[in-house]
Amino acid sequence: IAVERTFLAIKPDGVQRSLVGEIIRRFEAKGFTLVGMKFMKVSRELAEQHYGVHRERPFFQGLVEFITSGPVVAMVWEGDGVIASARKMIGATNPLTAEPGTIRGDYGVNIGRNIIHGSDAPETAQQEVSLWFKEEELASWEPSLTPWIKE
Ligand code: DAT
Ligand code: MG
Repeated sequence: IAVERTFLAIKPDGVQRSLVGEIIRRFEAKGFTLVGMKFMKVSRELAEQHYGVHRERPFFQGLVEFITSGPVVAMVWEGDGVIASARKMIGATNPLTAEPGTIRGDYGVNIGRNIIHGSDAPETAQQEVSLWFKEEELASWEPSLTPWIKE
């Protein structure tokens, strides 16, 4: 059975603010499985492809500038229901209205500096995982804790 996967990226503000460990800790502690991760500068081409759906929006240029402005942590996480669950853990797009307890709600105040990206649906998750990672960069593994995380 194919396990669900999602693409998450800690944005340049999350890296600059030393939130990398805290963010990874949350997904690890929840019980999801890390299957791919790289620390990287994002090219303009990759940024424009990743945010292609927003191409016509007024904030698009600023968004591309921001995401290419410093290194990010690109990750693939695996687990039952991980796509929707990670979105809940991330919180609403605007950190000012994101619920406390979510990553954006706990650490952000501005929509243009919202710390982390997460795929929003199965189709976009698949597209984003393959846009950011080659298959050989992903490592499937069976954590020994699995029987303690799900029955
Ligand atoms: P999300 O990241 O929650 O999926 P989105 O896909 O609607 O949000 O937008 C992508 C990113 O674009 C978002 O994380 C931050 C930026 N953005 C969205 N709406 C914005 C706005 N009104 N002003 C500035 N930046 C915005
Ligand atoms: Mg989105």
